[in-house]
Amino acid sequence: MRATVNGRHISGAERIAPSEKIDSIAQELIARALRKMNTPEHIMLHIESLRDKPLRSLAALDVVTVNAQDVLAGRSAASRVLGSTGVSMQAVETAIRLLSQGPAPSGGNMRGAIIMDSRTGERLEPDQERGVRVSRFDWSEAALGAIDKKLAEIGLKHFRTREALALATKVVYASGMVAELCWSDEPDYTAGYVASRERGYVRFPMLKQIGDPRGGRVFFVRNDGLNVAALVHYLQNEAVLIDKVGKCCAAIELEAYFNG
Ligand code: WAQ
Ligand code: MG
Repeated sequence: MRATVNGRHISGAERIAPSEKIDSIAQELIARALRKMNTPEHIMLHIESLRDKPLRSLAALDVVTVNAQDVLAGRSAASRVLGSTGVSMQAVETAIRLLSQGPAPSGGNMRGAIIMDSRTGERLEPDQERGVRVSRFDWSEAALGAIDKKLAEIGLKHFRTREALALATKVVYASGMVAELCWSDEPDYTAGYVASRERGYVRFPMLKQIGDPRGGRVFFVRNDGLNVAALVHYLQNEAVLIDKVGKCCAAIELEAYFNG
């Protein structure tokens, strides 16, 4: 589903489900578009059969929340985690600057993500205004029940967390991917995360100030011999079903995370 006002993207979501669920999921997604503060002018619902297409199964990344009290501490801790996965400080700083300023060349948020050279900070996505939109991923029904329960046990009840966890799981298993940095564009949702295969899904409660409408995603890649077209194809078109959950750890303090 994707909804727009004045041609600007305001809401989007992706699902994979058995065909008998199409009716109810279509209703859910339309209701979701209509719940937005500004009423959409267009709601697009694209439904496609995956019958003959391969479906890759993945286990969700482990989840941990690292308590950093404010934006500065949060961004600095996120930088440290990114650094530990092999992203250069030059790339980290470029990414944080872009997300905090509005990463589209026109100044606003992008619909999709930036693809960034993890060494130089160079942008590699073919369309910088739009970015790359990850699609065709979802939880299996059983894994969805299990992850909702596990996340609720550590106090995480917002649908954004489980959706971002699914997206990040698909993203980090792309070939050539090093890590992802994300924070929301919802003005009142300040949490963000760094995801990587080694460290899992590391959340930070405050990667931006409350009220800030800017957000986005940066996918850091190893750019030697990278086939950008193949990467974009995986992210946009190849179907991934997350059918296993990982560990979900209670929030821990900054020092404990880095020293433990
Ligand atoms: N593919 C690529 N980029 C996307 C996609 C997608 N499917 N959906 C959103 N984006 C980009 C786009 O630039 C948005 O402006 C930006 O990400 C933020 O999207 O509690 O809610 O939907 O652990 O606002 C992270 C923390 C929440 C969750 C992320 O993102 C938690 C979130 P939003
Ligand atoms: Mg949003």
